[in-house]
Amino acid sequence: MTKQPCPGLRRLLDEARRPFIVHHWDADGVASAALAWRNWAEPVATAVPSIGSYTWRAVPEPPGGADALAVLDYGIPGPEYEELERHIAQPLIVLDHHRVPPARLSRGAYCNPAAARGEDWAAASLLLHRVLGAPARGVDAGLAALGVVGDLQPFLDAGKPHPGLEEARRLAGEAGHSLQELREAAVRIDSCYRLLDEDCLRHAVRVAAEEGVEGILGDQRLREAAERANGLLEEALAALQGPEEPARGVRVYRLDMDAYVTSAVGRRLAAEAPEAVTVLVHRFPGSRRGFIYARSLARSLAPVLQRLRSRGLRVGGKEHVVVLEFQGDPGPLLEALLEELAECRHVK
Ligand SMILES: [Mn+2]
Repeated sequence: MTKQPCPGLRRLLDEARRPFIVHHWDADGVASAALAWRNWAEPVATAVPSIGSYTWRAVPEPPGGADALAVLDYGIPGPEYEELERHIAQPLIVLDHHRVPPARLSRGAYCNPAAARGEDWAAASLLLHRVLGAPARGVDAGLAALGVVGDLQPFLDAGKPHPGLEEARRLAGEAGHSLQELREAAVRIDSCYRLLDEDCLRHAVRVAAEEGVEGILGDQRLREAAERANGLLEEALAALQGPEEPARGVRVYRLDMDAYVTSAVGRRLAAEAPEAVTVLVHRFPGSRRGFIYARSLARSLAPVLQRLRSRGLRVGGKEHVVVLEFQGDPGPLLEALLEELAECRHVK
């Protein structure tokens, strides 16, 4: 068997029997929370960080009775977790596959082979499946594959090969699902966050933990959420402005809309131009805040992410995605992003 990616984790996992599980709001986060529930411990509650925000302050406080705080698939940089650890009484257990500066926790455990050793893990669900030694068949295999398909959906849709998708195909087969079925399940789960509906996400985790992908696909509430979210996405695509092309191979779109459709729209646009860098400037007119989302299927944006971070900017992302949060005028941040894209344009 392959080696355990985070050997230091075992003792803390064994000690916590009533964890509070906080997970990223996307399909990989939900699949990860469900795997933890099934193969580690029944949580005292599950929750997501404030949707769209990437900071330790967005992580909800553990409720009474929780004997650990577990944060899954939430790609904030290590130092943010060091800050979070100082603000809670329970041990903090972090499991992530985003390429960020690693954390050094004093009481808790930080499991992120991408941060620690530059390893590629296609999804947190895959990492968790391995770390927990979950069964390589049935519901657990299906959930491990679900997170991968959620995170790699743009590759799947563009017909671009990816080693993660091959692994997902194998696991999905063990669970009796096709990748297209998993894609549909991921889309339904992702509709919860697009509607900014946290109860919908709690519901999705419970259904996934109890009945896996099969349960997600058969669930009425998630089906309805997907229909409503689909309407929002169509609305967003119709309201979209652009593209402007401020540099060769960089396409900038703008959207003003009060719904969390940033990544859905960004992914759709990126799939249409797989060789380009797609940038979406999404403003929420009702708050004054918004996100600049950049995605490229052809290019690694990791160096861009690193350089923006070293400028002290609030930025998240992974290998092919960069997300900047703004308040008020997005102009200066967009400028900074375009500068770093130009600076790193020869990196494949
Ligand atoms: Mn993920």
